[in-house]
Amino acid sequence: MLKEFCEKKYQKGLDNCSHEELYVALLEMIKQQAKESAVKDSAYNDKKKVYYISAEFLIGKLLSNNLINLGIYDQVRSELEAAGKSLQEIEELEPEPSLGNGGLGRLAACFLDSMASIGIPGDGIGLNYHFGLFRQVFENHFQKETKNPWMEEHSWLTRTGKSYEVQFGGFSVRSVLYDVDVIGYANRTNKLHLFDIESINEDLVQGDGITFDKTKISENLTLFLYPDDSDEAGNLLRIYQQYFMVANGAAMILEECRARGSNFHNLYEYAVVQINDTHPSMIIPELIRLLMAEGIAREEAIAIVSRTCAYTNHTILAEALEKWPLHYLEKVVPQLVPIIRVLDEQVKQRYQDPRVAIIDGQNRVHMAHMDIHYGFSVNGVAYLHTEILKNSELRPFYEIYPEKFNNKTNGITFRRWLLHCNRDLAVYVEQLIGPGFKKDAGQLKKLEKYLDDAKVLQCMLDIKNADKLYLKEYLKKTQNVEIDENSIFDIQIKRLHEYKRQQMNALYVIYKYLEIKKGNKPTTPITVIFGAKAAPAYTIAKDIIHLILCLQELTCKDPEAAPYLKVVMVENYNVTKAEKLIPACDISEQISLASKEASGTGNMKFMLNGAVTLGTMDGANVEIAQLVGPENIYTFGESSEQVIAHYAQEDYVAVDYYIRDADIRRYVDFIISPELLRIGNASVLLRLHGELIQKDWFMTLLDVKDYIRVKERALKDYEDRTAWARKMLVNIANAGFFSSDRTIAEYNRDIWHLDQ
Ligand code: 26V
Repeated sequence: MLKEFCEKKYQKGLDNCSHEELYVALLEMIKQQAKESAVKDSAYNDKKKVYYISAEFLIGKLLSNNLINLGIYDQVRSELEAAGKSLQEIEELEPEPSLGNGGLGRLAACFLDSMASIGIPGDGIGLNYHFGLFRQVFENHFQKETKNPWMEEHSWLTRTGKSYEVQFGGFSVRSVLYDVDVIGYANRTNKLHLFDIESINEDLVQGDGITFDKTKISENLTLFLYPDDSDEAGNLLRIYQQYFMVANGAAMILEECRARGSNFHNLYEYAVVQINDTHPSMIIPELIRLLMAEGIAREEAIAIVSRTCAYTNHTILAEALEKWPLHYLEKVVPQLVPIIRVLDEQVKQRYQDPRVAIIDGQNRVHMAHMDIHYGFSVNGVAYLHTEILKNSELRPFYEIYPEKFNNKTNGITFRRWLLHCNRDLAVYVEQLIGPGFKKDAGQLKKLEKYLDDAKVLQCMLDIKNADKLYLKEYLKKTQNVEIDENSIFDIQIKRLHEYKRQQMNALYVIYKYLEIKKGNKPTTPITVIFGAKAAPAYTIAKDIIHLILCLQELTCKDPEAAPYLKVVMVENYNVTKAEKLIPACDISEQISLASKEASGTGNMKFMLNGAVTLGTMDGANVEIAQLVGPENIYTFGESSEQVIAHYAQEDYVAVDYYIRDADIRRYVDFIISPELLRIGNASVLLRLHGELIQKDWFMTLLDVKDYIRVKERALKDYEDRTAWARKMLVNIANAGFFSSDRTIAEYNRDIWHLDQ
């Protein structure tokens, strides 16, 4: 089929086409097929539709996934092979869209895939950031941020011709809408709507960095995701971005619902708006404003919107819960302020508890509070997370609205995170249990009948070894680092944040290094791999990256340690890199301070690919532990209850651990040892050393010894290859629960209620 397409387009055979030509042809062919198959096979009537609105959509490269979902991957691959061309090489030409930052954005992308794949009419609404999140480069053992351009002449974006005027305080901007097809797996095609501005000026950005004039809103609005907010201009810019997203989204939603027959009094029968964290929260007052402009009375408008909007909470970190000063909103969106004030007054009249107010005593608007009062559903993203929301963080709200609270444990799309990223494993699983698991992930459970089958266990190990070899070659090619494919691959890849405790893993590396120097060499060498970007203004996070890069240099240059211990920090960690790293992993590091990681989704991807989790009882790790049983996961550290009690009683004092425990002192002091000071920057390492002893807000020293103990046990268990292969198989067999198809079906069952 590609052959005919190319013959028609280029008047030549596949073998005479360049990779670029083939890439462009594939883009066009897929877009055409998506159009043709647009609403086929949907199990739902298209009256009501989900609008998933989010500041991030971390969609990753789309070529292979779209081929898989259209069911033509194997055919296209063999056509290309027959012409001496490699699909993998063509895929390398595709830039990864830089439209997200971490778990929140990747979850949104998995959800879009699952909605289309199980037939739910559901579109994404977001922004088309030109330089996205920054691109990370390492220079002198530090992270440097550069811009991350990804849009090209030929891409998945289709200009729709749709456009709206968005009014801000004192000026307006005109939007342009681009759509990306969301092609479901043997099912319907939905859309991701990405709004941009017509008057964007990429030249505002100086050189290859990420600095630009933050005040020129009509030129800079969609340049970057999460522009630096360390000053007032940066904060205002974020609000301009958020309002631009919701104003366009709300206008489009109303237009579409009217076209489907809504008279707006019944909007909730035509639309459900899922608010992904608080970045899109202004859609509530914006929809109310638009309905009032249509002549609907204020009280009714508020009631309609409250039946249309639902909120998902993705974090319990207080600093990540947005609270905008009212005077910022007055400047950026004066038209919303009277509505927000009314909403706040109603709340204050009904509930005297100041903890549930929308506008607080310091005139800050709590976006999440608005969502909870004026949305009909509030959900957390893993069992433990939702329990913590109900019992501690959002307790006063839960007492008012117990019926609104519900849990939706996150999931991942198995199309990308198994069929695409680990083809060898997917093919083998299909040989064992048939193709049913591709549509119904629960069928993976059938793998358990092979738990005592030596041949199957050996095949599992062989596939893992092959994946480790691919990763070795990839790292050699992309970063010129050499790793040992026979070592244990221990991987921690996620945003850099103190609560995720990459610093604790770094302390393990120090422990291991010192052991090796003492002569205690591990039976099997270990490769500790990190991948993480730190927010540009987050000093300690950047200091931790510095420490890891120094440890990388220390371990690879020390001839005594290098054969046994290597540290690798992968540059510019993104979806594409995750797809190479995850299949190759032996030990999945999920070591957040209990109670702080809402769910995690990397943990699920690793499990599905046969890695064994080393983790705290936090987020979805709790559910993983329950599914696989204690022999097939390594857990350690204090429980969420204990941690929450430490915060309440303010009784965790890091320096006490440092003083009392000579081992801890040795590991922490190594950060400022002559060995590391020779490599790194003294003031940075000193600052990190001081931080760990004097603050350690996320309690690294509380858990570090238990972490080392349990990690050592895991490494020892790895030596029994058959027993380890069994653990791998149990993990894969029980990963079905974490399919985002299951999550989305639950959203629909409990929140969206789209009719079949
Ligand atoms: C908040 C902020 C606050 C201002 C600075 C920029 C910024 C960027 C993102 C966020 C939201 C963070 C929320 C988030 O990413 N949560 C993650 O959501 C995942 C999907 O539910 C979940 O698996 C992770 O545990 C959770 O950390």
